[in-house]
Amino acid sequence: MAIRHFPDDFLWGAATAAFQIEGATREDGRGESIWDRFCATPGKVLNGDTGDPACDHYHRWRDDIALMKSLGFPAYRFSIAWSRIMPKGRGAVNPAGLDFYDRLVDGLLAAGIRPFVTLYHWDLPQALEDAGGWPARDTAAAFADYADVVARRLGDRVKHWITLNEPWCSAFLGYWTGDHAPGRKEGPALAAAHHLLLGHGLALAALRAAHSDVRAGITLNFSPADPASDSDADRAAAWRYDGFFNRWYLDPLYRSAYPADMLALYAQMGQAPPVQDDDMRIIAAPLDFLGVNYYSRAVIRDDPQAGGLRYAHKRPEGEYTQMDWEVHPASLRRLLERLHRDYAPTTLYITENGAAYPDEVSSDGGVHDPDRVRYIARHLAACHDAIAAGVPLRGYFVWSLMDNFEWAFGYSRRFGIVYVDYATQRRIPKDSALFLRQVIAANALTETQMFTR
Ligand code: IFM
Repeated sequence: MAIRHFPDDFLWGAATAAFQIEGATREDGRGESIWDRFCATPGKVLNGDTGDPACDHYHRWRDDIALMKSLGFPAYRFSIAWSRIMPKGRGAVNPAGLDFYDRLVDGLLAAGIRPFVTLYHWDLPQALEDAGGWPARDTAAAFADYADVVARRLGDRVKHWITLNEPWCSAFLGYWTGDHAPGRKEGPALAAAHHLLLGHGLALAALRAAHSDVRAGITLNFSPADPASDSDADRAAAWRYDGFFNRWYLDPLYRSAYPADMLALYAQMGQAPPVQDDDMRIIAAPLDFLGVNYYSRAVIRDDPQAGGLRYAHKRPEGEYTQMDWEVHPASLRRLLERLHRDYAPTTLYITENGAAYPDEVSSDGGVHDPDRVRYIARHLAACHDAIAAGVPLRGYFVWSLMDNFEWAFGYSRRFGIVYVDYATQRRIPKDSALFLRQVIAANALTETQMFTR
């Protein structure tokens, strides 16, 4: 039986985000965020679901730490709700908000779990959106001020920081498609993307100024693009999509410039990022690590009828999750090798990987999720292959520790390795959690685990 051993210092973790798990949206001085407002707007979120009660983690965090400890996780990635710290996004600091995360960090460290803190996982304080949101340059400066406050309070104990989670989503789902908060359609998404990146660079400097020994990075979501055919037109379309989704963030961060082909295309559409002197230098400050969120690939064909970047998605035959995302672990391996080859990050972490399936509690009281076990096992095998090929991948965080609020899908999509009964808040580790506990304990994956259904 083939056994895939991971490197001795490989870090295993589970990931969550504040708005998706905390609940308690009006407690202890927390301000309104764009997701509170979005959820309260009829028709935006499935079934009218909101950030309450979510997993009630704000009150149950001690139990959740115990849960992670029982599963053997040595690391936990969570995000901080900006509007708990600064209810209006800037200015007055809410001590109760800082205290909450302070206790959480102490609890994690006492349990032997290393905290990885994300500063921004999509929940912009509504007051900042009212003042222009991410399309406004000032939001980047406000983000750096918030980073400074949090780093000065937690940076003596938190050594791993992620500035932004998935800026592509914040910019394009928030300000172009309108599928996410704040729900602006066909708004200034390129300006939002630029100010998110600028905010990242400024926050990185603030984190390092507060504590010189921190390790700071950013998490991007990647969608590797395969052409639908060998035709030149489809190949060019896949490259445009790659520019739109992947290179638009990677190139500024690692090459200090937006990709020239994309700048030219956007210029034809009358659009350009609002770059000012020195921005690109700030954005390209060296990163201690790159966080990789990977769920699926895209298969792209040329579509001259489509507006904008003239591409369309093709839905290949294959296996799909409940999100209708294709299961394609080979693309994760190729993505990691490509990042290593083209951008050479010193360290990579998978900061999210996982799958939604319609889980149910079975009559024996367990939650049997063989598809998720297989999904995770096959993606871990892809990580292992990438490491063997020389990629400096140092850890894997599963998305997500527990079922939670899946944005516009509300509570209808379960990504957890732990099942949450929202009516009682009972947590039930699914088979995938028990499987990961074994993998973590052995620091290895076996063929049997990969193909168990
Ligand atoms: O739930 C989200 C998470 O907040 C960001 N990355 C993708 C996940 C699944 O959609």
